[in-house]
Amino acid sequence: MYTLGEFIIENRDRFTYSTESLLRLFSSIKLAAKAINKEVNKAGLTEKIGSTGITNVQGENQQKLDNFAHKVFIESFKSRNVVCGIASEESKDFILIGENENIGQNKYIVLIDPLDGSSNIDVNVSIGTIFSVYIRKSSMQIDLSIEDFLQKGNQQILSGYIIYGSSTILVYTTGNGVHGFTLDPSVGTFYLSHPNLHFPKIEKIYSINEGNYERFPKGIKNFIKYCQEKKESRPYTARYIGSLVGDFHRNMIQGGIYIYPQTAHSPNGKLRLLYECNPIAFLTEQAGGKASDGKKRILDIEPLYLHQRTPFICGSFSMVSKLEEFIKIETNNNK
Ligand code: AHM
Ligand code: MG
Repeated sequence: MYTLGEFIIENRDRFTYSTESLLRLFSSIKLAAKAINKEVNKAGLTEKIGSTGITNVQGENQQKLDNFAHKVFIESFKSRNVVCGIASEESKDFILIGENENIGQNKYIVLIDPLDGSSNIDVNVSIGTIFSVYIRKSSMQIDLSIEDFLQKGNQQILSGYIIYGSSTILVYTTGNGVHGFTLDPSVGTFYLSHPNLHFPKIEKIYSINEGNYERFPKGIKNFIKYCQEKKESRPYTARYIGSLVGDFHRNMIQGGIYIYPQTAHSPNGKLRLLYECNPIAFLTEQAGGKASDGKKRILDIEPLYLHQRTPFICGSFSMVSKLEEFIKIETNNNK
């Protein structure tokens, strides 16, 4: 059974950039993931559950574990000396790593949601980390600028997530398929458990917070009714955890669609383009699926600011295409 490190070395010819950098990036990610996993597993016994009392840049209540995970990732990336800057869902501005001493050395930029699915932290339901890596655009001789972080998703060189669930799994892509590794907690090692993950042909599950139904656009409402219709392979099964990584991971394995649309209250939806949608969209496409904002490809959206939100639809190619058709019909009807 391959460890994550062995798998990277075995497949080194498929990664365009240096294998050593990739190993270092993963060394940081694994280190932080293990530390967070440990805290998540004993959260009820420590002081780590509940809110910090602080409202984050998203205007949302920051949980203690959100804050802990953010700090762990920053420290971990600092210690491996491979990244020059990080933007995190938990921080208003991007963070320089190493500042001047690293100028001319490190070219990797990380965008991260350190702990996604905050509403599930205190209730023992799966939560996750989502990460995304780019190459800096600016010259290595000058300080980083915001443009280094505002890159289209199609420029990602690595993305992935870690689920802290019934087991802890790390899933990633570098543009050569999607591979999953399960943590064996007894030895602290990630082993290859899910090689070449791919959306199955079967259309089975739809995942959406139907509590918001009345606020959805007509095209989304019509699609929900279509999912529930008794016809062909329908009705589909509804499954919604409220943790993007958990919902996405299940749908990728069993066949399904995840939808977080715009609503009457949130015209841009809820999810963040850079920390959540782009990394999951890269994985989706690599697994043979489709990721869209309802009209266009997520990976082609030009980011304008760090904490930008977008409606998000991802999953089995045919299901996402079908939903896009429903949205198009409504757009044309409203012209
Ligand atoms: P978070 O980053 O504050 O945790 O929010 C993101 C999460 C996603 O994981 C999940 O799919 C969605 O928010 C659930 O939102 P809602 O509770 O509105 O359905
Ligand atoms: Mg999040």
